[in-house]
Amino acid sequence: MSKSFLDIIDDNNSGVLALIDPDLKNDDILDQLICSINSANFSAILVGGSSISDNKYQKRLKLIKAKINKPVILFPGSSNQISQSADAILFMSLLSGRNPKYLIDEQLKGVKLINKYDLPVISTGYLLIGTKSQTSIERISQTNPLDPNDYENILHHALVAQYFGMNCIYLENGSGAENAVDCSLIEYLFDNIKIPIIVGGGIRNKEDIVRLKKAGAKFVVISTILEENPTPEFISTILP
Ligand code: 1GP
Repeated sequence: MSKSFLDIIDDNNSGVLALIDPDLKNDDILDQLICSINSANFSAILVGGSSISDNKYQKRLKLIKAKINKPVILFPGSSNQISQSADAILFMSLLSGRNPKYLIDEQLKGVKLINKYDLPVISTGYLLIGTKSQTSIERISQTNPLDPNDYENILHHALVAQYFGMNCIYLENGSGAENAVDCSLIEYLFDNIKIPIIVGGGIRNKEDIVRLKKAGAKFVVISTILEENPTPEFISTILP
């Protein structure tokens, strides 16, 4: 059997994905961030955001794709973020929510271009996990997150992804969340599902990354801490 895209990017790398939000707010740090990311051992780069405040998304993505020396994977906030300037796309359905826009409608709008560009697809069950305060993804998607203490319900959502034949689940605490997803939840899911786990949101330091990977996450996603500290010195200290 040929290796999946996720297996390929996992080879000999940290298992950490750097997420770049190609939004106006990051224009001042974008060049530095790209250089710092290039000098570290990330497995791949995710690019995307839940809201882009101007019309320069494609321009920034092209720049990122041209300068980044790792695979670039789209992490689209909507079908408008589909582009040729990438090596693959996380084709996500927000399975934790009940909003048709993010369950199926945006996907339907996107398939024509994905097909035209022949973009490799990583089919992803996206599960938003509840945190103490409301996160922007919750507000924008207009969906309720899953109760973080109801492990069985989260498992059932993960199994829906698995039984649909999806390549992975993505557990999302929301960008800038005050804490990362609990390691005990990752351990529980790891023991009970057969597809890889990606985890992101609120991961603030190397210890978080190491604990989440040890608990069974195949990939850990970081974004806010990179935006806050885009220097190569900092970034080289955060990867395991
Ligand atoms: C991507 O939401 C994460 O899934 C990024 O979260 O910005 O908190 O690192 P942070």
